[in-house]
Amino acid sequence: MKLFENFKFSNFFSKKRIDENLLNKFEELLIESDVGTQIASDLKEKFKKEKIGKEINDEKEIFDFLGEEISKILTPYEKKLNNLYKGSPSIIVVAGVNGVGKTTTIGKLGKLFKNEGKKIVFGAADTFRAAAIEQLELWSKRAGADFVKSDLGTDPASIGYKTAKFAEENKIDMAFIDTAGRLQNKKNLMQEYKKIFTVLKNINPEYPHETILILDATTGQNALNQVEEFKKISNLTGLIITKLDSSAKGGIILAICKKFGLPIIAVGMGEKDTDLHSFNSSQFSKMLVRN
Ligand SMILES: Nc1nc2c(ncn2[C@@H]2O[C@H](COP(=O)(O)OP(=O)(O)O)[C@@H](O)[C@H]2O)c(=O)[nH]1
Ligand SMILES: [Mg+2]
Repeated sequence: MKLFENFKFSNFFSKKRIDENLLNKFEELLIESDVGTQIASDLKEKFKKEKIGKEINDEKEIFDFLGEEISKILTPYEKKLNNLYKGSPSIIVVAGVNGVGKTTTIGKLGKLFKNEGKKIVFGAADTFRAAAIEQLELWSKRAGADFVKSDLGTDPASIGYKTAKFAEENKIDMAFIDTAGRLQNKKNLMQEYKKIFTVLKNINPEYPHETILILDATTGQNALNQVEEFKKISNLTGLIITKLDSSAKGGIILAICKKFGLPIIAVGMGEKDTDLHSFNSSQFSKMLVRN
């Protein structure tokens, strides 16, 4: 993941001074990297104000400047992973469209909290594909988590119910409920999700404590539409952005924070259970602009 792929600002320096030409290139690259036009223009203006006409020694200065500014934008949206635990049981619904990494992220989260000594259960409320249930079951074994499932095609809300009840009755600390994100069938999806929330709230109005939306960084601007859709269904409490280890430019995170003001809980950097990291804006910004 890199904001600018193989780009050399030095090709644009005229006598090592920042000029309009370089500023425009800077803005163009930012837009290409999915940060959105508003942030691209803001960053360009900041850069202009502080650096125009000044000599710069090397392009590291540009990247350092950019890293610091991005970090400032993202800092208010940091949410620590530990905040997911709200006392026992903490009921957490994981939402998102197909293929973004919901099941994988639940596996990673389960492992992480298990390592901290928490008792975990996974609920397989993606009941539409046998493979989806098996995939979560495999992750539950790896993580040492309990597992709640039903037959294929069972009402997802009933799994939500069973999982929350299981958590209450077995002194579970954290329950993660996996869901099916078939956005192709929007109306059904909305009804399914709504029913899961209704059923959980009937058990306890505080359930679910968290509803995490998973976004795949490689989908770029489309991630914005996904947040829009899911916000209509539920009260999202945070985001996890996956696949930042890939060719994704990662700038989409800035666009999402700016537009929706939702906190980012963690980032997925690979397929293994150790590849989930707390979102640290300063570290993340450095990684994003590293050259
Ligand atoms: N490279 C990479 N792949 C990921 C990451 N998270 C998930 N995946 C992969 O994305 C694919 C879909 O993940 P899955 O958890 O099944 O998505 P779901 O449909 O939302 O449950 C799988 O092949 C995962 O291994 C990540 O952070 N990085
Ligand atoms: Mg899944």
